[in-house]
Amino acid sequence: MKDELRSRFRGALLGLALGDAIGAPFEGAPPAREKGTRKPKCDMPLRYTDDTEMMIGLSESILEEERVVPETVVQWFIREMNPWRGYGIGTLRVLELVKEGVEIEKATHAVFPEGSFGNGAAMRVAPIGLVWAADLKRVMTEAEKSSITTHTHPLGIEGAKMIALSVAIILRTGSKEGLLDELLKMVREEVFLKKLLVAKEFLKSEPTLEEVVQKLGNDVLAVESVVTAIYAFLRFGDSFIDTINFCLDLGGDTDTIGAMAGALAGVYLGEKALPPTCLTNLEDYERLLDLSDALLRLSLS
Ligand code: AR6
Ligand code: MG
Repeated sequence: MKDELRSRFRGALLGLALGDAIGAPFEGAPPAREKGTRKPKCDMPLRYTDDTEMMIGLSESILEEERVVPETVVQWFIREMNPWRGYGIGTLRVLELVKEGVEIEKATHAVFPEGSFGNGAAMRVAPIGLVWAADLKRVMTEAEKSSITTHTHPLGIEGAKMIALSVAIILRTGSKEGLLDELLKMVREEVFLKKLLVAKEFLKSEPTLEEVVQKLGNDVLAVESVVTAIYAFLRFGDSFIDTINFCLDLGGDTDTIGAMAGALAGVYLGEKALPPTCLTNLEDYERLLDLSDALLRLSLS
């Protein structure tokens, strides 16, 4: 039992980092003409981007506080982040302002007055779904606290809740069945609900890449990427690499959609299903293993 849990925790963090690092070279590409066009390049060092860096920061802050303390999370981001990893401009600016002494709440509304609805809060949130999987309400409150460090728009927050809940539900059930119906019960924002219903229809048919991009999205906004990643997992999640290949073929924000779908496929399939050549070349592989194991110990304590 504990071995299986360890494998799923590791699968989630490593899957997120692999999806991010494998997706990064394809970021901004147009959708491929047909599925199966793009293949991961794993025979070279796989460097992760802001998605994984922020997930590491969130994880380490959770381990320090045994809960999400927004101030601790933000201070980690400010102290440890490498701006060259491809951060969203809004997120960079928020962190700069907080570093200059502006309150988090004020800083997050300074760039976009209603707060950011980018996918930056959703891309890093998987550890919360792992640690508090036994309590879905807690998953939502901790996900919200982690979001408001940079993303205060209701859609940015809801996207993060959806990915955290998905991780938790997959960890609890070990299954893909029922995930969409659970989300449909818990999600509040209309635009996400509509897209979840589209995803449900897509699972019964064979939509083209273009249709998926058009109806679910492939860009940096939470509403244009979170359901896309959930769909990628539900459709292709029996194989980690098929899931990532699909994210590459979609184009657009390939690293972040890859990170979210990779975390879901990773928690579903476990560590052993991740391609060994890719893992060998993944930046900070050992650190990610240690982090997953520490999160597991916290969740069992
Ligand atoms: N109004 C208008 N545009 C917005 C708003 C808003 N309220 N919120 C977001 N955008 P950001 P992230 C647009 O900067 O979510 C990186 O590559 C705006 O164009 O908060 O942390 C990551 O890896 C803004 O620049 O960043 C992710 O893939 C953009 O959404 C991705 O960027 C992203 O919001 C998102 O990172
Ligand atoms: Mg990125």
